[in-house]
Amino acid sequence: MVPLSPLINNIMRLRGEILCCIWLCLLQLSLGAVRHYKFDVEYMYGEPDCQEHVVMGINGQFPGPTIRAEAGDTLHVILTNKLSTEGTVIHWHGIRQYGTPWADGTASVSQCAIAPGETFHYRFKVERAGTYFYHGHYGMQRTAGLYGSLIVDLAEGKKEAFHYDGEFNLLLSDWWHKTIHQQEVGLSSIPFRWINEPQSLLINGRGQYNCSLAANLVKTTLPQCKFRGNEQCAPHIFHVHPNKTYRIRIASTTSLASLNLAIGDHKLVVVEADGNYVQPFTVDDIDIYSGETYSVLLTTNQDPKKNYWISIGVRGRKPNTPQGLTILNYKTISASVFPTSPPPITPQWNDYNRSKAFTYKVLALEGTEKPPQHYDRRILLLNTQNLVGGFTRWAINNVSLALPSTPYLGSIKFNVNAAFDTKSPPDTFSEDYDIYNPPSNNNSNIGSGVYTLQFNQVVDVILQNANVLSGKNSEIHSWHLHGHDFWVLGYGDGKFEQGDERKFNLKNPPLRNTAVIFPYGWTALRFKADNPGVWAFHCHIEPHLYMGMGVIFAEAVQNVKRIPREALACGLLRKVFINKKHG
Ligand SMILES: [Cu+2]
Repeated sequence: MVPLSPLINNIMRLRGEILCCIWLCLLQLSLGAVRHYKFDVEYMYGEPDCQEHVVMGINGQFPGPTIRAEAGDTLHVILTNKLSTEGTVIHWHGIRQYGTPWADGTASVSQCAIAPGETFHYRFKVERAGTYFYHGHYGMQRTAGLYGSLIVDLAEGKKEAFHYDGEFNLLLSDWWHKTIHQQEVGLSSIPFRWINEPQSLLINGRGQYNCSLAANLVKTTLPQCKFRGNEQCAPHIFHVHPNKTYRIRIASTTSLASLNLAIGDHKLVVVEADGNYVQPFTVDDIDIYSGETYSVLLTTNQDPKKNYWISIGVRGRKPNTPQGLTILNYKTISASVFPTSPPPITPQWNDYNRSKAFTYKVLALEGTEKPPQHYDRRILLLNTQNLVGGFTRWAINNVSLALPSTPYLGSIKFNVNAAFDTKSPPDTFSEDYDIYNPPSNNNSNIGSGVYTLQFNQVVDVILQNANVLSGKNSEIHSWHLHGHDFWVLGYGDGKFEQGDERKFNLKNPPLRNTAVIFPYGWTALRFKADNPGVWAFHCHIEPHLYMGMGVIFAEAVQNVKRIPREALACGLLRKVFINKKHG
C-alpha cells in the first residue's frame, strides 16, 4: 500500500481536529451550562405581613432565592430537608422535565418526599426561555411559603419577540396567620373547617396586615403604615427610569386567591403567558389565577414627578382581604414620596364577564406550534364537591384523589400493582348530570387510579364545572398540568354538549400549563402525550388539591430510563429495592 504523503496526512489530521472541535462545540451548545444551587429548606420566623409567624424558607430566605438560567442549561439543585418532622419536595412549575420525570418534584407522583435531614439532587434541563416559579408540592407546604421565582433567559444570540430596557419580577401570593397544619387538620376534620380568606396578599413575600400604605387615600379604618425601610414587611419598591420599557414577570403562587393586578395610570401590554409568547394586547389590568405566569410590558410614559401604585386585589371569591400594594418609583424623584391618587380599584369580584373577556384575549403569537387538528382520546372531567363518610372532598368523575405512599412513577415502572388502584377512573360522567344543582348523590369514592395514555396520543380534556355541595354557587378553579403545555381550545358556559367542539379555536389557541375554569362553565384543552412519565393534573388551589381535586396521567412509563433510586425508595418500593440488593 502506498503511504499517504505527509501533506495529505497533515490535512487529514487537521480535518480531524476541526471536526472534533465542531463536535465539541455542538456538544457544548446542546448541553448548555450546568447551574448549581444549594437549597436548605427550613421553617423559620418571618414577618411577611408585619406579624411574626413561622414561614417556610430556603437558605434563610423567604421567598426562596430566584433561580436564573439560560435556555438549554441544566439546573442542579441540591435540596436538603432541614425540617425536623416532615418530608418535603420542590416542583419546578412550567418546566416540562423531558427525560427526567423523576425530577418533577411532586410527592407520591414523581418521587418520595425527602425525609428530614436527607438531601436530594434535582437535575433537569430548562429547555425553553420564559417566566416560571418553583414551589413545594407536598401537603400544603406551598401555602406555608415554600416558593420562589425561576426565570429562564433566551440562549445567547437569540432575540425576544419584543423589546425592553429592563425587567423585574412580581411573585404574588396570599398569606394566612393559621399554620398549614391547622389548615390541613381543619380541612380533614368532621365538622369541616374551611381555611377562609387570606389575611394578606403578598408581593415578593411582602404585605401589610395591620396598616395600609394608602390609608390617607382610601376608605379604611387601618392606620397609615410607617416604615423605617428595613422591616421585612416594608414594600418592595420598583425603581424605573422615565420613557423606558420594562418587562414585568408576574407569577401567581397563591394558595386560594384569584388576583387582579394593575399599575396606576399605566397600560400593560401582555406578551407572554406560562412561558409562551402571546399575541400582544393592551389592558389596564390583568387577571391572574394560581399557577399562571405572565410577562407584561410597561412603558414609563407618565408624569416622572409622581410615583404610582402597583396593586393586587382578590377576584372570583367574595374578598375579605385588603389589596396588596407596592410602589412604582420614577427614579427622577424620591421613592419615599407616596402616590397622591388612590390605588387602582380592583374590579368587582363576581364580574365574571370581565374576567372572561380578559382570558379570551390570550391567544398564541404567530409562529407558535399549532395543535393537531384531531384528538385520539377525549376525557371529560366533572368536578363536584362531595361528602365521603362525612368528610368534605372534591371529586373528579366521582373519584376524590388520595395520593398513595409509593410514588406512581416507581410503582408503574416496576409493576408494583398493589401500590395504587389499578382500576382507571372513568373517562366521562353521567350525561344527565345537572350542573346547576348541588350533587343529588353526594357520596363519592376516594381513589388513586390513573389515566393511562398511549405514547404520542392526542388527548382532549374537557373540564366541566358544576354547583358546590351546599347552596347555589360554582367556584373558579385553575387547573395545572405537569410535564406538558396544552392548547386551550375554548371555554363555554353551561354544560359541554356534542357540537361544542365546533367552537374550538384550532387557529391560534394559546399554549399554557394552567387554565381557568369559570363557574358553571367548561374549558377544553388539547395536549400530546409525548413525555414519558407520570404527571399530575390538578386544581392549583392548594386546599382543593388537598381535598382530592386532581387526576393522574401515566404515559409510556416503560420508556423512562435512569431514575435515581433515591427518588423512589419508599412505600412498597423500598422493599423491592432492598430485596433486589440482597437477592
Ligand atoms: Cu379548585
